[in-house]
Amino acid sequence: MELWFTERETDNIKVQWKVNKTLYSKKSPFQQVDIVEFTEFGRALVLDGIIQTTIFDEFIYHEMIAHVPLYIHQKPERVMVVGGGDGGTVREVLKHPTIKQVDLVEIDKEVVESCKKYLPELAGCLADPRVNVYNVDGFKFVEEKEGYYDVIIIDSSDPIGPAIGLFAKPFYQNVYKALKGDGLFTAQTESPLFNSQLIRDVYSGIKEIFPIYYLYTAQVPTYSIGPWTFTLGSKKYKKEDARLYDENMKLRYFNKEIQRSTFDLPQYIKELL
Ligand code: SPM
Repeated sequence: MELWFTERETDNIKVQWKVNKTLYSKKSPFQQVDIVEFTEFGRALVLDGIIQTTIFDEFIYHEMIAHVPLYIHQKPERVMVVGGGDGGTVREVLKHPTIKQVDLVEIDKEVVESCKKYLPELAGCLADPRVNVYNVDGFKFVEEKEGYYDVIIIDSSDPIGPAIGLFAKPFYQNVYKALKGDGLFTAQTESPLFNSQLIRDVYSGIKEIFPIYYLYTAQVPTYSIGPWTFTLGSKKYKKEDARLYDENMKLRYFNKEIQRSTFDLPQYIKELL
């Protein structure tokens, strides 16, 4: 019998994926954690019925959330990743030779452990000695830090359940405090077509806290119909300060052309802001 997974996009749109195999399924204290296998998109992490990442196209999202801020910073050494328990973002951060420390703050230990076992292409990097994994609340962790990080990356799930506080102004105020004087951050900020109000709210909150702020997009087929957004706030460095992409990194999505055009936005998104 065929098993179909249905993800709700809006009240009126649902997307269906045929599941080849369920590799892991467990209710953690925070959410339902599943790892399944699809035909075209391969193994995938699913949290509370929402696909977080798939082997097929994870590189697009993880490269864009990590390398855009890391190349704008002039010498990123200490990085925090909030959420991102699958390890994909940390894997990208570690590609920068200046990195000395990466603190991964993922509230749900079950996510980290299941990804280590079933998504080693992403979570294998968590064994790197520069990485510290903290299974605690990202909001509280950030609140306790001051002037410590060069770059903070908020690789959260959607603004429901455990991630809700990570889309609110008080969190971005704490992010500002946790960054060094020339620090910057990026957050995943959802779909411009289906979450326009959230994007507007997040953008205006960040604008009140950080002197420099940008929104950028990438097409991540797994997530949604249309593009996906990321919002970046910076204390000092502007997009023009970005170091040029080093082609020896051999990324699969990010390259010199993508870097040059990262912040070009279609008119409807400009108007949204
Ligand atoms: N490291 C991957 C973490 C993923 N973070 C973003 C997840 C967003 C998933 N929601 C997509 C909703 C659209 N259907």
